[in-house]
Amino acid sequence: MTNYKVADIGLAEQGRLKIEWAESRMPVMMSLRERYGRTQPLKGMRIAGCLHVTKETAVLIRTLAVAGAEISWSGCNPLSTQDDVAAALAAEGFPVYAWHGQNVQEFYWSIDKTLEFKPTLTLDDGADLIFTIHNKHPELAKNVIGGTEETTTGVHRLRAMGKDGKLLYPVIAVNDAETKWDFDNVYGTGQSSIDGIVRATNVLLAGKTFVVAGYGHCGRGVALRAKGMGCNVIATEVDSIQALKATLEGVRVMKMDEAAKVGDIFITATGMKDVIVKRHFESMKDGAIICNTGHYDCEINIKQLEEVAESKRTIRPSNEEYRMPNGNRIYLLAQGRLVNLAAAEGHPSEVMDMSFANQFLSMCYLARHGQGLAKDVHDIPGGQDDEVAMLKLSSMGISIDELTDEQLAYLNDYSAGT
Ligand code: 9W1
Repeated sequence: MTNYKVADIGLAEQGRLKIEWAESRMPVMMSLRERYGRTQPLKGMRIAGCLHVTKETAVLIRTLAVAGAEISWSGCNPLSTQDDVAAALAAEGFPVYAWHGQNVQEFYWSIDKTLEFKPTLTLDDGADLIFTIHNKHPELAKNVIGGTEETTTGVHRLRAMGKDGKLLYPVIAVNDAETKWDFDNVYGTGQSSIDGIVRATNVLLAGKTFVVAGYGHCGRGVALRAKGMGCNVIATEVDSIQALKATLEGVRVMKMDEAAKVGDIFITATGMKDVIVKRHFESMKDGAIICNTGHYDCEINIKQLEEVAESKRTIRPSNEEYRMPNGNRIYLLAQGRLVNLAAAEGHPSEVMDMSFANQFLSMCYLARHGQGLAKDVHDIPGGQDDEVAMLKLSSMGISIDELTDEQLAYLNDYSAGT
């Protein structure tokens, strides 16, 4: 009898190599493993996790286990599971229920399997595990000391639940750690989106006019990187303050109606629908490349593109050519889905290092202090952000100054006036 279900256990060796590679890029996780391997803060804990089964997540799983926890895991998205990584984890003895391309029943079956050992802690990305416990197995909640949530959407829904008094145990909003969301959005999305564009097209970025729709954290991250690759970057915005920020950061701002005529490459990062529509497609230059890195695939109106185009063909993976009535060609990447996930590999390990250090430390905090926490959504423990940032800096050999006692006193002195 096996305590796992993966696509192909034969992929384990390949998966092990991927995990080792990630470990070599995740120094914060490795230092936590060394420190907490000795003190065993998670001894006696049973952690059910529901989070993308990737090489980085495998590093988190191994670290939780080294700190003393028993683990049971499923993926939080039917398409994000790396089958070789799942196989490697299963071969190491971890109960993993995840394979690429699960259907809805298989997805929830996998979550149910991870709950069989009656977890004492839950670790979520999108809150499906917490929701399954609350809606389907509420009797399990009495064993659960607490949980964590990785994403903005999950945290949002859990806060609503907490506000209505519906949460059966405390949850820490890992997403809201500064060393998580800011680094994910700016540097993770920034690099991986450029990576997706390059993999799908292999175009030269230098000298291109690069249009970023939305100058939020993600848009800004992509703009920063595009600039670094030698693009002329244009941003479009609906928010005056974001537009001003872009302008003062050396990014030209204009309406999409204008940008559409001059852009070589377009990427949407707004979270809003219908950012690029028919009239924009019609005014684009021949050869324009368009893609999206926002969460939903409604930012580019693909239905209108399909309607207006005379023909369509696949040029190479994640790259479709649409022929416009005027003869111009438009290249849509990854069918308008997140180009950084569909055409690349998501956030690099170095970024996940910090997100998952926050997950790990939050798990340790819950194991120790969870019993005393209110059944609501909590911020990460005080000092944790700083600890993660300091560990990351130290892994890079970077030291920073410390305020002296005199300087601290100066900071708090209101008697001195000017
Ligand atoms: N998370 N390890 C696709 C990733 C899907 C995905 C998704 C990440 C990581 C945004 C988490 C095809 C990894 C994940 C590789 C991959 C995410 C959705 C990670 C970036 C977020 C909806 N959200 N993330 N690495 N798929 O990079 O765990 O390659």
